[in-house]
Formats: sequence, structure tokens, C-alpha cells
Amino acid sequence: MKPNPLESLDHVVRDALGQLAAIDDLADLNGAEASLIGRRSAFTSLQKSLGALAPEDRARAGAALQEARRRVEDAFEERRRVLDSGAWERRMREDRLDLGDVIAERVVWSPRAGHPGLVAITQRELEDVFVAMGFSVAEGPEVESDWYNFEALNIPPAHPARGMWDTFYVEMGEPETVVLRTHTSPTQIHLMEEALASGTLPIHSVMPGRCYRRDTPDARHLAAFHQVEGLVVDRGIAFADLAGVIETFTRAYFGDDIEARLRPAYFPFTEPSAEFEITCTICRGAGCRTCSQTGWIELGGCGMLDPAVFEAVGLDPEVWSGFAFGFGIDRCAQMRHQIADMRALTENDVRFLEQFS
Ligand code: FA5
Repeated sequence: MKPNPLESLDHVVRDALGQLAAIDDLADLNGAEASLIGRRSAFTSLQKSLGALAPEDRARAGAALQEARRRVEDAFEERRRVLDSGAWERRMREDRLDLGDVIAERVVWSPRAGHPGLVAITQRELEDVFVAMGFSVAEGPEVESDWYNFEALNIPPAHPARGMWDTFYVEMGEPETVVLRTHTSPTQIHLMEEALASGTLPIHSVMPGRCYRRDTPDARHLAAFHQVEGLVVDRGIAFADLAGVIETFTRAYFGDDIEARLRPAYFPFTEPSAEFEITCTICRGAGCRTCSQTGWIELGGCGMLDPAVFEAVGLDPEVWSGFAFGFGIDRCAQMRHQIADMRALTENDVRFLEQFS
């Protein structure tokens, strides 16, 4: 009788299962594949030895060998599955990237508190200066009738002075012409009317707000800009009072080293009138593009109230006197912070805006 080559089959299977159980790393398992179930395995050499069996025994022995090999292959795959999931977990653990900080800082948009823009900040600072000097703060409408914006200010229709203000018209003619106010001076009229009606004269007020002109934007002009109007209506007011207020304001807001001057000017609603200028802070008076090489920047106009304005609102110019001024808020911001081109105020560049938080 020929020896049965499959006598050792049980032993081969047990040995293979034992080796498998001892492997706890996927790389080792892959390395052992050939010797456990592949080309170099005992199963392969047993397969070859089947040829020595009698044909009637060969089929049965082949089936037994196949069955034994499948057990080991199944165990091998099961081990791979177990090690694979362990390796995966380990890899997950090792490669884990803590995104907490990254997400908080970069990915998730966290709202940041904004802050008022430079013009709003400047308006508040100017108000503070004037409030400290005893003025109250009032506001007027941005859309005005022709009467408030021009006529009550002694600028009748077709008056040449209308050319001083390039106007945006909202409505022309009947029932009345309506404009976007070209300056804050119409608020003077509202205030005088209200004070007269409510018996609250005298008036010491400033009136900040937005104005509009068909001006082409350039280094010191915008089409929508801001002014702060000042109005004093009282008894016995003189030009020296106006000059004193302007001087005090300049020192308080720009500091002692900035030179200011009043130059004779013309406004239909004040007489005498003056333009108020300071040394250009960009070039310190040497002359530059911002000040058109003059060394001076005009901040506003001012003057003693014209009797025609008192008469337009029904105040007796024999009893009441006063002065008014109107400064550009954007110009004040520009000079205070040495902004060479005023258009920077409207460009919404955060690098610019954040400088004034
Ligand atoms: C006036 O608007 C007069 N209402 C001022 C006034 C008030 C005179 C009370 C007398 C009594 P003027 O057009 O010069 O004046 O403008 C005054 C200031 O507003 C200017 O000096 C400037 O600082 C500012 N301003 C005028 N136009 C613009 C503009 N397009 N962009 C930015 N600022 C401007």
C-alpha cells in the first residue's frame, strides 16, 4: 500500500491556523501569504504529491486537500479583515488632524464687530468740539424744496450764485422744484422757523449731514459729501464772535500748529462772507496735488447772516443778528488724517478703513 500523502493534512491545517493567529500586523500577514496558502505552502506541495495516488483515491484526496486549503484561506481572509480594520483605526488615530483651531480661525466665518467709518467718526468728533463750546446738535432733511435750498437763502431763481452749487434736481417746477440739498445751509432756515414758532430763540446750533452736488469726484471733492452747518442767532452778535468760534474750533480739532485764515468771499446769505482755510496738512504748505499747489485747503464758508435771510423767515433784523458757517466734514477728516485723495473715503477698502477703528 502506498503511503497517504495527506496523512499530515490535519497537522498542516493546525500549524497554518496557529501561525495565522500569531500574526498581528497586516504587513506580516501579506508576507506570510505565499508560505501559508500560496506557491510555497504545504498545500501546493501536497497537491503535487496527489499524482502518486491511485486514480480512485486521487479525487477524494483532492477534495479533502481543497477543503483543508479553503479553511486556511478563509482563516487568512478573516485575519486580514481583522488586521485591516485595526490598521485602519490605528491610521485614523495617527493621521488625525485636529481641525478645531483651523476651523475656528479660517474655515468658519466668525463675525467680527465692525466700527463706524471715518466720516461718521469725524462727524462725532466735530459735534463733540462744538457741544463743548455750547452748541446744540440738530439735523435737517436731505431732500429739500428749492425754497429752502435757495430762495430763503437769498438765492432767487436765475440768480447767478446758483451756479456755485451744481444741483441734482429731483423734480422741476410744479408744484415746486425739489432738489437734493447742495449744502446744509437750508437747515438754518428750518431751525429759525422752528425757534420762531416755538419761542426758543436764541439759537446756538450745529447741523451735520449729507449733501449732494454734480461735482466730478477728485482729490478733494465727492458727489455725496458731508457738511456741518453752524448757526448762531442772538442779540448783538459781531464778526469777532464768528472769528473766535472758528479759531477755537481749529485749535481744538487740528491742534495749535495748524495755521488757519479767513479770506473775503461771497455767499448770498451772509454779509460779510469769508472762506475758512487751513494749511494743507499733506504738504505742510509747500504745495501738492491735493491743494492744487496752493499750500492751503478750504474747509468751509462763513459770514454774518444777511438781513434778507432774517426777513425770509420772519425775524426782525433790527433785533436779531447772527452768523453761520458750513464746513466739509470729509475735508476735515482728510486734513486731520492726511488723506491725499478724498475718494479713498468711498472705496470701501478694508485696509484703509481698519486704520480708523
Ligand atoms: C457752502 O456750501 C456754504 N453753504 C457754506 C456757508 C455756510 C457759507 C454758512 C456761509 C454761511 P461751499 O460750496 O464753499 O459753501 O462748501 C463748503 C465746504 O463744503 C467746502 O469748503 C468743502 O469743505 C465742502 N465741500 C463742498 N463741495 C464739496 C464736494 N463736492 N466734496 C467734498 N466736500 C465739499
